[in-house]
Amino acid sequence: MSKHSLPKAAPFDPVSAPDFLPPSQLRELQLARLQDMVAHAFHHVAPFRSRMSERGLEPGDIQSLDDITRLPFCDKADLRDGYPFGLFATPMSEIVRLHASTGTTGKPIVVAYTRQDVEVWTNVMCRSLVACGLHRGDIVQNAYGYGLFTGGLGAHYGAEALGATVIPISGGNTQRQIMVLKDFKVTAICCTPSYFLHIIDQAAELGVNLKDLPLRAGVFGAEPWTESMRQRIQQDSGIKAYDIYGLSEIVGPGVAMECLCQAGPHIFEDFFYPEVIDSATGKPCAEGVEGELVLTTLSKHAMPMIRYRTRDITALTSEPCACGRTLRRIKRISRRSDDMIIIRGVNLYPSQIETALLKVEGALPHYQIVLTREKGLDEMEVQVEVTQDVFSDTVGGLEQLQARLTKSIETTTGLRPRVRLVQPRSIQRSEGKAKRVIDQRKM
Ligand code: DLL
Repeated sequence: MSKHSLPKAAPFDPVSAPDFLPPSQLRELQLARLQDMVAHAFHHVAPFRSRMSERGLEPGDIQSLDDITRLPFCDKADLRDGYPFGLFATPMSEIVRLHASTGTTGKPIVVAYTRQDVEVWTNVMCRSLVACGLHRGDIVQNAYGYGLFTGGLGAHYGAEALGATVIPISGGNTQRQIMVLKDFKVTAICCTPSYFLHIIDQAAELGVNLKDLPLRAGVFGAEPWTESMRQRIQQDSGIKAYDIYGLSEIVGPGVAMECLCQAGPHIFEDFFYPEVIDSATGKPCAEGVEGELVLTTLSKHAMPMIRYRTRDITALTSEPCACGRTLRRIKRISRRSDDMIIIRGVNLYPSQIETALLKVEGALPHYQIVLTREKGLDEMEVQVEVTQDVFSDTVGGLEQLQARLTKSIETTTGLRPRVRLVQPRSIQRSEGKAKRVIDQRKM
């Protein structure tokens, strides 16, 4: 049996039953949970209550799912203003866990879980792993960071609940990661896609061919990555790469997860109610139209989030999926509205550069965008690693590649960058989320 063929009889899995609910039943469940959640937040979170009252709203006004649009939005600024515990809806004696997300500036945001919230999180993480074909008997190397970041413990609890064997290795020490992958006969790995690329490179250097190992699946998320990156990872490692989405404010990883069809993450809608809105007007987008994802927790007790503006850009689809799940799917999130760089008035997202680079043979998926300002004008340099063979090529060969990359970026973005080819492994690697942009214009 190849490592990608499905087990003959999939084990009976009651945990994933809500993934297959008829839509009408799912909507009923969502409405009942939404009503409870709004009442809970109204009675226990002062800033939410005052915003509802300003609009003349009371919890009883939520009579249908469409009424959600009458409720106020919230965003990261509310969490910052409430730092550290201002948005908690239960006394500390009921809170069993705190996590925090560092963000790039200022204070972190703090999130809280009751015992029941941890159970819900474990449930959605377990369903996430089932969705991509993992089961009891799998050996899961969990290379997401353990600590205040939600990745490590989120994946850990989910994998244990599944009955898989978890290796809580956390991020970093890549040589040891590769030794463990090989010696412990690991079948699935959880980490950021950029960190897995680093593992692929290091394994090659150590003479370990990942394709020869039992490793068959990667549960990759926590940062934007493109379809071309998925293809690269799959080609170079022989595994299947699945996209997992989540954010600390809502629960952590496990808000949405891809199934074996790899056709965009399914949202665990029984616990998280999704909307996609036009960022500028706040009005709902039609199905399939890209906009900002807004999420409402339908069961979070310690810290309910009602209409949380994620800044993540995606589109929602209710088109049936071949896996039979009735949960709606989101288009993979390749950008955030606040990741947008403006260069000479042109709007650009790092993922557009990634797509353009990976179209060109000889370029490696390791890159960094450096922005500077010279004589008042914005300059963009894209540093991209190339294979050792290419790097040792003739000057002419290098210049040709540089020209192809410049053209590809120009065609995709409308901007002509300076492309600098750099040696393999010269761009700093991250054990967690990759840093793609260095903006020196503000300094
Ligand atoms: O990154 C939770 C997580 C851990 C998700 C492990 C998946 C796997 P935060 O640190 O709060 O939480 O960052 C959340 O990361 O709003 C997105 O912008 C981005 N993000 C998360 N997953 C994906 C993904 C965790 N699959 C922020 N694709 C989110 C694109 C993602 N972006």
